[in-house]
Amino acid sequence: MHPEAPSQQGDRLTTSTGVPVRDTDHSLKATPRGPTLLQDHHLREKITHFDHERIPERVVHARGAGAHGTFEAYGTASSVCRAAFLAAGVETPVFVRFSTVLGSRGSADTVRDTRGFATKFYTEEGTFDLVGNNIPVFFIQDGIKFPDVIHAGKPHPDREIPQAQSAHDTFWDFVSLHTEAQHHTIWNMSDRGIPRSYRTMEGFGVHTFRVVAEDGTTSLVKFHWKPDLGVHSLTWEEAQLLGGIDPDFHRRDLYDALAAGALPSWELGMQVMPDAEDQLFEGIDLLDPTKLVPEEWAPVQPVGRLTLERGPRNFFAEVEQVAFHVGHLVPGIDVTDDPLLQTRLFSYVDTQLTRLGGPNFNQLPINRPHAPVNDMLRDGFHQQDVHTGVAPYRPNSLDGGCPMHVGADGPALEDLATAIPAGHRVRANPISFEDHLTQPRMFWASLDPVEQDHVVEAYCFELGKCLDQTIVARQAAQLAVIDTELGARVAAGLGLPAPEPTEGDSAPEVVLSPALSQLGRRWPVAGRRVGVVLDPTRRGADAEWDAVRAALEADGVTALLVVPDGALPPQGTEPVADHTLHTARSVEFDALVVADPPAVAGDARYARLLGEAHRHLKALGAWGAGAEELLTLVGDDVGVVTAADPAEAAAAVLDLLAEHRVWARGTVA
Ligand code: HDD
Repeated sequence: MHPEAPSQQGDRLTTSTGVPVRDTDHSLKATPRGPTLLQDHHLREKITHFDHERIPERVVHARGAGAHGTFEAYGTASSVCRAAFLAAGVETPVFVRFSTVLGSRGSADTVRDTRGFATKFYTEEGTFDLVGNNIPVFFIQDGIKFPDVIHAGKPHPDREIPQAQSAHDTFWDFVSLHTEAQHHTIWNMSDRGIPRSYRTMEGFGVHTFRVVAEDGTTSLVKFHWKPDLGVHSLTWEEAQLLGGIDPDFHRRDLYDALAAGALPSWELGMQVMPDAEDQLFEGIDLLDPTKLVPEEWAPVQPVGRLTLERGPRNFFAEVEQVAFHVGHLVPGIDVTDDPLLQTRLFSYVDTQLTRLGGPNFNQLPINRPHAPVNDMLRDGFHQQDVHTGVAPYRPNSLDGGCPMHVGADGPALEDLATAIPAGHRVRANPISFEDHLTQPRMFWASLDPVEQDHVVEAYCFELGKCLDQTIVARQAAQLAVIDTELGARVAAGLGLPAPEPTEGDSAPEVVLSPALSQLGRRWPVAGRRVGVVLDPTRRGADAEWDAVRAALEADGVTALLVVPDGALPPQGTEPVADHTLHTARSVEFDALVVADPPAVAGDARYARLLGEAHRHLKALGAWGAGAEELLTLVGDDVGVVTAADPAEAAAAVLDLLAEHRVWARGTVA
C-alpha cells in the first residue's frame, strides 16, 4: 500500500446515503437461479455509479502525473513584480502536473513528445497557474491554429493510429508546410523530446508576461524552471524499450523518488526585459511564442525554489480533476498581447466545462483557492457552496452593498492601461513574426555533435514512418534551409538525394546560445538508480552489498540488487533481491556495478544487460570476479571502471553519473 494512502476508513460498508449494506456480492434475485429484481437499489446504485466513473480525458495533455509541493520565494523578484508570493521567504503550497501532449490517458510515458509542466500556486492573493512546457517555444504563433496542429499530431482519424507519436504523415505534412513549426519541432527531435525523468526537465512559461512592481513600473518577463538535478534525457532506444518494459516509467520515477525522500526541486527564474513600446528585445519580438530569448542575452534570474514533497492521495481527485488556466493570474502578473496566449485565455475555462461537467470546477478540492473566495458566481451543475445573502449583484442595497470592490490601492487583478497599437482591424500577423528560421538554426548550431547526431537520427526515424514521400522530401528540404548539413544528413539517412541549397540561405549568419546544450556540466546524482549485480549467497557478499549500498545511498542514489540465477536468497532473509537476471533490463538503471557474473559463462541476458548499458553510454563499474567478465563483454572502454573494492567501484560510477552519460564513448542510437 502507498504510505501516503490510508486504507478505506470506517468499519461498515454503506450505500452512498450512508445505510449499512449486508451483502455486496450477490444481487437480489427472484430465486437463486431466477431473474434479478429491479428493486435492488444497491445493485443499481453500484452499477450506475461504475458506468459513469470516467470523465472525458484532456483533449491534449491527457497522460500525466502530479505531485504536491512548496514554493519558497527568495524575494529577488520583488523589485520588478509586486506579487505577494514572490516576496522574500514566503512559502506557497503548489500542485504540479507533468504530461505528454499527444497520447491518450493510458499511453506510454517515454514517447517522443513535448512535456507539459503546469504549476498551480495556491497563493494568499488567489491562485496563480503557470501552464508551461519543457520546451521554450511553441509550434504556432496564433492560437487559431491550435486545432490544426493538434489534429495533425493526433492519430489519423480513419484508423486512429499511431498512438502518442508524431511519427506519421499528418504531423509532418503540417510541419513541412509551416516554417513557423520548425523551431518547436527541432526541439522535439532533440533529446528534449525524451526526458530521463520529469525531475530532470526544464520548464518554460513560453509566453512573455507583463509584471508590475510596487511603484507601478512594468517589465516583460519569461518564466523558467531549472531542475536542481540538471537537464537529462533518455536515449531513443531506451525510450522505445521502456515503452514496452515500463510504460509508466516517468510516473513511477516521480513517485518512487518522492517515496525515497529524494525530493525533486527546481529554481524558478525570470528573464526580465524592458517593457519597450515595440515589445522587441534585441530584435526578438517578445509577442512571438515561436521565439526564445537566449539566456546569454537576458540571464535567467533565480526568484525562488519549488520542492515537490508528496504524490497524490487519490489520482483521479487530484491529478485528473486539476484544472489549470493561463488566466489564473495574481496581482502583479498580467498577460501580453501574444496571440497564442490570448487564445489560451479562452480555451482553458471552456475545455473544463466539458471535461469536468460544468462551471463550478474551481470548487473541486484540488482546484479550491487557498485565498478566501467571495465571488458572485451562482448555481450551475455540481454547486458545492451554500451561498448566503439575496443579492449576488452589484451595486445592491439588500446585502449591505457587499461584496465591495477593492480600493484603488489594494492588490487586485491587473488591468494595466497598456497602449494599443494604432492601425486597422485585420486577420494578420505582424511582419516581425516572419523570421522562422534563425532560431532553429541557432538551436541546431548550439548543440554538441553528439546531440546533433541524436537530432539527425530522430528526424530519420520519424520521417521514415511517413508513407507519403512528397511530405518526406518537403521536410528534408526545409531542414536543408535550416542547415545544409542537417538536411543532407537526414536525406542520406532516408536514402534521398541531398536537397538543393535554397537561394539566399546558403550562408546564413548563425547565432550561438551555449545554454541550449544539455552537455558539459556536472550535476547531483540524487534519485538515480544503480543496479548492483551481486550473488548474495556467496561468502562475504553481505558485507560487500552493505558497502556498495552505503556508498551509493550516501549520495541519495537508490541501489538495486540484481542477483544471478540460482542466487536468490531464501525469503525473509537480507538482502532482499530487487531483480534476477531474468527480470532486470538495463533501461531501468542509470548505471551498473557488477561483482558476480552469472554461474553460466556467456549467459545471453547478462551480455545484453551490460552490452545495452554500454551502448547507451552508461557508467559501468566492477570489482572482484565481475571485473574480468565486464572487460570481456564490453571491452576496456572509457567509462568502464574496475576497482579494488565495492566502495571504490561505487565512487567511480557516481563520478561518471554526475555527467549523466559517458559522452566520450561516442554516439548512441
Ligand atoms: Fe495548452 C492543456 C501547455 C497552447 C489549449 N496546455 C495544457 C496543459 C499544458 C499546456 C501543460 C496541461 C495542463 C494540465 O496538466 O492539466 N498549451 C501549453 C503551452 C502552450 C499551450 C505551454 C503554448 C505556449 N493550449 C495551447 C493553445 C490552446 C491550448 C494555443 C488553445 C487555443 N491546453 C489547451 C486546452 C487544455 C490544455 C484544450 C487541455 C486540457 C486543459 O486545457 O485543461 O485548453
